[in-house]
Amino acid sequence: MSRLIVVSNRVAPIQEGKPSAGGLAIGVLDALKETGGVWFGWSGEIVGEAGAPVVEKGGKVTYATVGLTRRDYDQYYRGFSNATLWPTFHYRNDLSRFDREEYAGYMRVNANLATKLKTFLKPDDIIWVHDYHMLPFAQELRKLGVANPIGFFLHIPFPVPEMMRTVPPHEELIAAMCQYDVVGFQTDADKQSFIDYVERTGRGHFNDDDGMLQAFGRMLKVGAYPIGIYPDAIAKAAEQFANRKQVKSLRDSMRGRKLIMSVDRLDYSKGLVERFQAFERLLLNAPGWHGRVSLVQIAPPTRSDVQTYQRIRQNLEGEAGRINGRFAQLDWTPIQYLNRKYERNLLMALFRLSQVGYVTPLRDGMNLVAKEYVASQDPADPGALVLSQFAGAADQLPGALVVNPFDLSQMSEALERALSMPLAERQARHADMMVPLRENNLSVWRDSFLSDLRSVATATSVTEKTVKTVRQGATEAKRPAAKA
Ligand code: ADQ
Repeated sequence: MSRLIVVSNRVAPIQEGKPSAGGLAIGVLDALKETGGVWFGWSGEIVGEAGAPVVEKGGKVTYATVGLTRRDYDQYYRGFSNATLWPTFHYRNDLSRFDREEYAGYMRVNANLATKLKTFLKPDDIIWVHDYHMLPFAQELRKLGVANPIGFFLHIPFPVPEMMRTVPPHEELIAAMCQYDVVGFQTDADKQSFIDYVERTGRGHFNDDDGMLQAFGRMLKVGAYPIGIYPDAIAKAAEQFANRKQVKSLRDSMRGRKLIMSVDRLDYSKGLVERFQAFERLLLNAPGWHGRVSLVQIAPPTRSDVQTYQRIRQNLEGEAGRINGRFAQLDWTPIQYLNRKYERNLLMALFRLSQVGYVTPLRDGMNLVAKEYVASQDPADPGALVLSQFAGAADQLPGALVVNPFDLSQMSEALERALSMPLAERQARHADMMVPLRENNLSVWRDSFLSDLRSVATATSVTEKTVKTVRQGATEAKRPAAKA
């Protein structure tokens, strides 16, 4: 079988017993560990001068990493990726800025990384590129003559065309994305937004029957591949870690109180302020819960050198302090806000200990925490999940109490309902959610994406000529472009 080359902004080997990295790293590493292959990307180091990739072997996985110069980091990572694309793709274009030089840096780093990867490539390698940092990566590889199958998976949401058009080089970016052979999204809605952009601007046509998009002179597969977890492994870990010191001490400190758990990277897309305020509303409207419930929010800072992330941190600390000041009693702190990472298995045990999982992002590609929360529960006495309708996971977790995170009253009512939910209802909802979690686990995500990449690549190379001819016809019959 052909070798798998995974490319992502950050290569982050996860060591047993260490705090875990983000969702992308977990998904990618679990996938690579099974098939074996190469993981290529940024080492996380800032270097004086970018050199050749450093290659290390860890079991079946080879890690090939490169450093970024300060300028590359500022323009490509801190700039265009995280101050333009991330906010806009999460529908926060009010927080987004555009700087031409940062965009040029983004394109330059993609080109440099492509040149470095090329030295590793063998003709029958399959290349799987991840996330918004690398939208133009295939285009750069194609410029270097790389004809291997290249797939792309977007871990975050893809915005509706009107929002996409607020990113000034939107058309260049979409044209670059069409250089992949497969473009995958977390949900049908994200997939549809991408297709809508291409069709409404008259740049191509999507065929629903075979999932193929003909655009910018290319034929590519466009699909939804919701990322999953390994629910049974998580359930086992949660059980095994139940007697860890930290879990026991949290259990003791609860002294019979109910526990609402939230775990996120500290990010404005996760809706943390709204979440705290909805909890405050519960305490305000239902004083019977005073002293009987606590919210534990674990949120380690990320991207702390991006300005908006500094502001959200201050804002959140202010809100937690204000709410605690308003309601706390000598022996009860309503919100415990912990600013650090924890070992993944320990988190799963904390989820199992709690009565409510409170996962309310304003926008999220999938949200693995929601899935992990459900998988960690004891089926005999499971907690209930309060979940935002704007997380991709909402499509897949039918037993959750789905809320609009902009509606604080609805969220506080859902919290109350979750806290008071009878055992039989909790069991039934948990069982309902475990079915899709098992059916669409992480291997299904990986295998369905890679199988589409393999088959589309074969088909495309055979029909390349035909596509070009068809494309000429399509251009002639092109629909008028939508008004921007
Ligand atoms: P993230 O935005 O990082 O991922 P998420 O899917 O929730 O969001 O993944 C976070 C992962 O990190 C989870 O596995 C969680 O257990 C872990 N984690 C979070 N906080 C932690 C902490 N304090 N300590 C240790 N571990 C912690 C992006 C997209 C998501 C998409 C994933 C995967 O934004 O929408 O689901 O990629 O595709």
